[in-house]
Amino acid sequence: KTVSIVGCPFSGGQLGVDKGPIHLVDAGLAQQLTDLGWNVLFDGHHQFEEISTETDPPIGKMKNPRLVSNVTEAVAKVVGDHARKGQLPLTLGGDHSLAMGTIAGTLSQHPNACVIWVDAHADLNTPETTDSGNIHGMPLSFLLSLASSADLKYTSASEPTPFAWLDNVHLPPSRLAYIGLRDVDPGEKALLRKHDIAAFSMHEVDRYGIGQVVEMALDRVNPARDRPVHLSFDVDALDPTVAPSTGTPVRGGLTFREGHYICERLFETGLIAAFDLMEVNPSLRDPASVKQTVAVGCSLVRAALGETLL
Ligand code: DIR
Ligand code: MN
Ligand code: MN
Ligand code: MN
Repeated sequence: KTVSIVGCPFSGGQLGVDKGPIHLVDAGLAQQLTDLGWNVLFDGHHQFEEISTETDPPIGKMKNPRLVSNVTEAVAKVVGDHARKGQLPLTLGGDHSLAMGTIAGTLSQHPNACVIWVDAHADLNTPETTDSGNIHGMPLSFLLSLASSADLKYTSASEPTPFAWLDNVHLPPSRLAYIGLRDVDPGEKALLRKHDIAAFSMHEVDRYGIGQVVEMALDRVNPARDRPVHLSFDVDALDPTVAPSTGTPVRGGLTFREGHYICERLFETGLIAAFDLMEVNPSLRDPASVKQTVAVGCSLVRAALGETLL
């Protein structure tokens, strides 16, 4: 069993979150996974082309569209290549726009995969519904084909429309389940309802407990437990007291154990095909908070890769 670490120090979809993967690797994550019995591949962090904001002005409300499109397209290729070789792609972000790339990469190799998205936010805004214009709030609208490059109403003779590469990638809404939601925009709530997406907010976690919620999520997107699972974990799903160093913390989140339980249980199913750990942002907080958040990030990854309590 081989895990390929894809370090993505990228913040085009949300400012300032680019040092996360560097801290996670510097904390010894690769060795920790080796100690769990994995063959670990890591050949340095992904190098991104630079596109300055002057040459990448907003399209509509979308900020840095060319940069995010190019970077996520490259990440899709890298993740897809690892998956093709039978390796488990472990992507460290960086902002959650990167999931456009990671999930596209997973689908290229596992067209029947489902996605468990653990987050305080739904990241389902379209270029029309977004308030912030930050693309980390939009990856799923493109992946579910609720938005496409045509919505950018952009024409250039010399370059393709950003995100045109994503237009033929499609995750059916019936194969997405959320856990941990508690800060969902009105436009996103309407889309969740319209497409009947499996969404387990903190209310459901309180009501049923995390054990039940994970099974209910799997029952919706993976009833026969035969589909590969792409687990995309935004560290802001955890309560800010547990993971303070993240760009958009929201109180009332998952406890340390609830977050780890999701990872442990999905590992137990043997179905994890790819894992993303996103939005660790060391630039925002005091050193103790950064250290705590990085340590929690590493332990979530270990839990998803087989670390057990006994
Ligand atoms: C908000 C916040 N829904 C947006 N999203 C965040 O900007 O679209 N996602 N923080 O992680
Ligand atoms: Mn997110
Ligand atoms: Mn989030
Ligand atoms: Mn985010």
